[in-house]
Amino acid sequence: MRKTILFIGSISLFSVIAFIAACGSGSQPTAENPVQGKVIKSGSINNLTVSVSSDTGKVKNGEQELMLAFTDASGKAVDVGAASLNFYMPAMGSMGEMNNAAALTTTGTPGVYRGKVKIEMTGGWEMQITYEGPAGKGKTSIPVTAQ
Ligand SMILES: [Cu+2]
Repeated sequence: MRKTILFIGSISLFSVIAFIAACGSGSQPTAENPVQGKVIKSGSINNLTVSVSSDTGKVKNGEQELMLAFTDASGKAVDVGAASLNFYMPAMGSMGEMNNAAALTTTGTPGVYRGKVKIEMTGGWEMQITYEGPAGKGKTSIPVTAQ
């Protein structure tokens, strides 16, 4: 009985350590330092800059975590309210268009989002980004190559 409890205890401790390691050494975005990891691509929407980043600085084929950050001219995070990130690939020959939407969750810093997405193939995609909220609304499309 006692052994079982200890065993479960060590598994959950391991899970916590693995989780912290997976999230970039436990670093968290702040309003002053909102862009995490390496920037994949950035673009401008109205008077804001939007940056998509990851640990590797690349979009790969398959499942991955990305970060999305909206910033002002001084590099500080801007609370944009609701945001979305969709990977779009136009139809190619007999293959229909593809849409791989990222599931975004908020972080402790308004204007910075954590995204999970499964990219279905390598090649050229458009990152379609939108926001709507306290900073108004806007959208843009940034080309990126999935490797
Ligand atoms: Cu395709």
